Amino acid sequence: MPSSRIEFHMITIPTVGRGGQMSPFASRSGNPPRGLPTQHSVPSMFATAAARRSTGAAARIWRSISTSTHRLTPDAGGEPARLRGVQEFLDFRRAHPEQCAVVVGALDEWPMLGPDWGPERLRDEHGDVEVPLEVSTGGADYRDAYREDAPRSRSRTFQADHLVRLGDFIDAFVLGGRDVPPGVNAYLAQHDLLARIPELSDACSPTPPHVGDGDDAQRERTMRRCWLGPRGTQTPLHRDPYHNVLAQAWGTKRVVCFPPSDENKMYPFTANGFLRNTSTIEDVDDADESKFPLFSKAGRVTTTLNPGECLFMPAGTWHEVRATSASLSVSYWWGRRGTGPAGA
Ligand SMILES: O=C(O)CCC(=O)C(=O)O
Repeated sequence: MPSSRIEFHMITIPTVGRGGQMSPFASRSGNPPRGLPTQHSVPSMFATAAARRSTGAAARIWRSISTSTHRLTPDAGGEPARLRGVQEFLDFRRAHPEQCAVVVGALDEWPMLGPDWGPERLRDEHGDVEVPLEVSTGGADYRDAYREDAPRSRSRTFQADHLVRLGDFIDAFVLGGRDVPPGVNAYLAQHDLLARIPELSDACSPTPPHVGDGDDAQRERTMRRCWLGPRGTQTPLHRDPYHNVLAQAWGTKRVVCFPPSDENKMYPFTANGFLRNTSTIEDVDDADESKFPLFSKAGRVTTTLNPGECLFMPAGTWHEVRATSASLSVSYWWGRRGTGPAGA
């Protein structure tokens, strides 16, 4: 076997949140933890250390995947407003309490966007940090781990908290420098990576001034979570209880949003408590009109978030996120519905 190839064999992953407890990586935000303990066998791409290598080829691959995107949407709806500056943002919030907006210019000082930073540096300098991945096959997402209404499928598996070296994950998935079996994806999702790697936190500073609605104390209390993965990672249609600035550092993501007041058109899971904030609609681009008749009447906006841009989403916004290239984003969550400027 060539040394650049990853050994691929099936292993049984130890349960996450051992002893039936919630995973330590379960969200404290009110999101469902992205994945329940499962005993399924999932593929391990990380079984050998032999392939841990730094290569110029990997850097070239990164440059090509981080700039290439693919078309995703047949029915994009409108586009969110584009805003610059905190005052413009606060005025917009007061006037349109339910609407999303793209904020530009807020990350201009981030070293992370400059030439000194990239996945290779993260791999080379912090590759030994152990991180919990979501590993999926067949397009599965965290709903597959929770829902009780669907038969388990061998081709569609989801495993949360698959612990690996950050460097191996970056090599295999983010840089794409190793062969990964078709249909397998991995996502470092909703993880407080900035708290674990202070140098990364410095590189993602300062916090965008819009976070916390311009209030310093709110900004101090903000929760930060990182999302690092290859093209094709996705977060299904769901809502969060907090206001959110999703800051895009590397790569691009398509985000489709619906306002909080369209809750009755989102068809969330009802039986399963963990999934009450998550829609049963599999694909926002291809929702079955006979099963979800109100969905097409919801006020959709779609944007592709580019490096250096932030997407503001008021608490309760329904959103689906797909990475259209390898990507690193940071979410900032604060407040609750009705706690923004003028009660927005
Ligand atoms: O980037 C993603 O995959 C999901 C982001 C998200 O859902 C959030 O920030 O609330």
